[in-house]
Amino acid sequence: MMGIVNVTPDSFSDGGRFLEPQAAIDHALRLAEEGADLLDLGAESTRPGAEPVEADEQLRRLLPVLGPLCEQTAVPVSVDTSHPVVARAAVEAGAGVINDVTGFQDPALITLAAKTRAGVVAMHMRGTPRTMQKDPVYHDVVQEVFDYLLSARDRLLAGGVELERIALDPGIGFGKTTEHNLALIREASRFHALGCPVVVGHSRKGFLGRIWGNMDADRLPGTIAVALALAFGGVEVLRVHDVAAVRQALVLFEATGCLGR
Ligand code: HH2
Repeated sequence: MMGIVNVTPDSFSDGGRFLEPQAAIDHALRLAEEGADLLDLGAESTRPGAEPVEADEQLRRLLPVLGPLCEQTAVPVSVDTSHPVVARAAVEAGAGVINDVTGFQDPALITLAAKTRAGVVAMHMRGTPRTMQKDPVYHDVVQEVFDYLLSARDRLLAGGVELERIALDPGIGFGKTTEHNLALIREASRFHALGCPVVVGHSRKGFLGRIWGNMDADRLPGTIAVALALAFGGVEVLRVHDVAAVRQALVLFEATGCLGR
């Protein structure tokens, strides 16, 4: 499980809660105690409609958290950024993984990952956060996302990032309707043909509220239901806000013996 730590004023679910460095560090340490295998630190909201955040501002938010956090936990930290300058400083401060929602389109980010030997998560997104939810259309969403991730993987390999260091993510909610998200969740195991671990970040996202018919309802039950479906499909990494609750659900689901039947 990848635990989410958003050091932002405006993330869609927890914006403003962990903007103070000590609040972010405490939250990250709590997620580590709850069983997170990776702590994903982000300083730029990529919710639908969000504007980009300059590298300087991302670093101003991230650096006071990263160094102290890496000193206080053995759990590896990833940095959720598309900006090579931010990624470089984060890796120098102790991050071991670069999580890029733009799928490593920027060759400078690939060079950096190759040079630093950081792990990478390459995610699929259609468009940019500002525009991505304006009527996304696919002919075959699973195949198109597969082809995109295949080309991201091949660009990373060609740039010197070994296969063992690459994970791929279909990008739930990034330029997708509810139906697109459900198709990707249902068929997540198809991405295993790419030869890399699959990461999925569905936690608390809007489609859960839309399916339930109440955007204001607690999205944890829906997050758990989808986490179990993804585990059943063999997805290796779940990016979640609620580590303790999802972990309990996964442990109990596994105990039933239904997993992998
Ligand atoms: N989703 C978000 C951000 N980063 N990274 C990966 N690999 N996969 C995802 O699905 C993903 C991601 C958006 O969620 P969140 O960080 O909770 O919100 P915000 O972007 O508003 O900070």
